[in-house]
Amino acid sequence: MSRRPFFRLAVAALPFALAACATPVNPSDGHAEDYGAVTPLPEAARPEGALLPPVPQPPERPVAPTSVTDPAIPRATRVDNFVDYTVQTYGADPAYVRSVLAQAQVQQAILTAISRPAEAVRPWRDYRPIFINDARINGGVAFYRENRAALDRVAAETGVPAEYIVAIIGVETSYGRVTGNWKVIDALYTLAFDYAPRAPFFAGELAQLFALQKAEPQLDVLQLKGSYAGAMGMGQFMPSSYRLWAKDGDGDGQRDLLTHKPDVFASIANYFVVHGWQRGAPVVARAQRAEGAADFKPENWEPVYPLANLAARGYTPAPGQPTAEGATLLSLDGEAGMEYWLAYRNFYVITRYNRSPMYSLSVHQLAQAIRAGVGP
Ligand SMILES: [Ca+2]
Repeated sequence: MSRRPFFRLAVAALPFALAACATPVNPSDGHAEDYGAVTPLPEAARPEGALLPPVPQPPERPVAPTSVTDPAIPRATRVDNFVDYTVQTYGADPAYVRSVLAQAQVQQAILTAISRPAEAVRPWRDYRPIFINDARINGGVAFYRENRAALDRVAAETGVPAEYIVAIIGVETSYGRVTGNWKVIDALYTLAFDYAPRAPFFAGELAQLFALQKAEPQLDVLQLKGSYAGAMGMGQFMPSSYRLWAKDGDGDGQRDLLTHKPDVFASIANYFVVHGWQRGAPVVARAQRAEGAADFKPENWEPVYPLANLAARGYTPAPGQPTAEGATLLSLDGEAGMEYWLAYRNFYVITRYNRSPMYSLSVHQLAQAIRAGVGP
């Protein structure tokens, strides 16, 4: 769940080639019978107001102030300012924060890792096999069977199907096998004070680690292990996500994402719920592209386009595919050529876990394969 900068698709200039023929469909009419028709729509008939509202989201997670993150301020002063910030914002004990920070170590390997140039974005045909393969699917089927009672209980309570919880764990940590061996305190300390480009985020997360420790006093912040970005447990929760959205799934009064699987399952499901998951609603539909339709590359994954709007652009659900009002369009370079997908609200929710649409589609397809393997 690290916040990698995700590639933003350029907003394609919308050509008007299709606008010349047939009767315009006003997307705000919402006539279901129009959805299947590939009826071009002049730009003028697509006012911004005709789009659907974005999915309501929780407030942005707090980031640390400039007094903590400005590289022009001496490091020791920034650390002092961090202590003040954490005490004032979260009521942490200053002596405790100081003593923990005094034991944290800057890890050069983390700075090297995070400074590596971003890889070129792989096309979908190369990305998909990383997660959609026999080993990962069979691992998910086995994991589901081993944990079926707890998973099914969380699914019934939250409406997040168990196979999606399992798929997240499969993609994030290979079903809990690779959860990270860095000390979280070292990772966040290093990135908060020695990596200026993302210091506001990581110093914010470091402060929230202390807030989390206050809420969950059983956690030993000096011993917590995670990824080099400070993400913890089977679901790779950052401290802010842990603090704000983790759940106690086994009712022992503690939220333990490091060793208690029922807590992990309940927390992943709750992360989906607070970001807008809708019980029983579809995730994606394979789309058909009409002959001559123009490319359409929305700049984000918010499902704000009425299906009539997408139909007017030449994109409709393939026969037998699920429909829901409000989608966006994914265009992916697949193994057998271009693939078009209508991405609905629940797809958007998965992108809140990781902003790559290929991540989200992988989670969806892995989930479907796991469900097929386990049976209903
Ligand atoms: Ca618990």
